Amino acid sequence: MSAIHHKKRLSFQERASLTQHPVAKKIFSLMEEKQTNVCVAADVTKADDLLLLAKEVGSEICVFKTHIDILEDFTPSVTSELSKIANDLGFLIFEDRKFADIGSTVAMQYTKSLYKIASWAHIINAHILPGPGVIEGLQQEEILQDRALLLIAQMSSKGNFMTSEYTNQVVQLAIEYQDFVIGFISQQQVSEHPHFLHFTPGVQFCENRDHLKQSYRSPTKAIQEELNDIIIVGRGILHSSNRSETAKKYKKISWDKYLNLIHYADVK
Ligand code: 5BU
Repeated sequence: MSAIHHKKRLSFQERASLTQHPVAKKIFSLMEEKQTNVCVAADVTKADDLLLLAKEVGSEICVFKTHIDILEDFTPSVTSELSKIANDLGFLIFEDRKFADIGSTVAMQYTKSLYKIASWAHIINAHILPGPGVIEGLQQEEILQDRALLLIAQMSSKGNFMTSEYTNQVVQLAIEYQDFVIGFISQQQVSEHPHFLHFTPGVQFCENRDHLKQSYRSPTKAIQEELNDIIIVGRGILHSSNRSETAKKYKKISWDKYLNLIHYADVK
C-alpha cells in the first residue's frame, strides 16, 4: 500500500471548540463520547423496520440518516418515536431530502407537508444548483439554533455532473452561510476549515458498485486517504444478517482510521 502523507489532524474534540454551531458541536462531542464516526443510511420502506433498525444500531452511530418519503406506512408517530430513540441512544437525525428548488418552495417542503421535516430532523441537505436562495429558504429563523444544513459538494454515483468548479462554488457558499451550514456531503475533503464536517456516502466493505451506478470504497480509504469525517453506510449494514454487529465493525475500523489521523503525521 502506498504511503499517504498529510499533516497531523485536529481531533473532533478540538474541532468542537472551533465551531459556533450547536448542532456541529453536538456531533463532534457525541462522536468523541461514543467513539463513532458512522452514520447509518436507513433506506427501509416500513416504519417498524426503521424503528427497529434505530434501536439495533443506535449505540454504534452518531447520525441516523433517513429518506422519510420512501416509507410506505408513514405516520407522524414514526418520527416522534424515532426522536425518542435518538434521545435515549444519543444520535442525531439527518433527513437526506436533497432540497433543490427556489427558496419559497423549499421553505414549505421543509416545514409543511405530511412530513414536517423541520420539526424532527436535526440535519438536512441541499443541492446549490438553484443558487443561495435554496439555503435562505431553509434557514428558518425561529429554529436556527438547533437545525443545520449540509451542502452536497460531490456525489458517489458514477457519471455525476459535479465538476471541481461546482464543488468550489459549494465550498464558497458554505463559508458565506456558515451560521447554518455545518459541512458537506463529499467524496473527499473539500475544505480545510476544521469546523466543517465531511459526511461521505458510497462506503462498503464488500462491494465496488451496485447495478445502478452507485460506487463504493472501503471505510479505510474514505477516512484515511480521502479525509472524510463520517462514513454513511446503508446496504453494507442493512443487508447483513446481524445489523448491530455489522455496524460495530464499521464503527471500529472507521474510528481506528480517525485515531491514526490525529495521532500520526504520516500514515502508511
Ligand atoms: P448505500 O446502501 O450504502 O449505497 O446507501 C447510500 C445512501 O447515501 C443512500 O441513502 C443514498 O441516498 C445516499 N447518497 C449516496 O449514496 N450518494 C450520494 O452522493 C448522496 C447520497 Br448525496
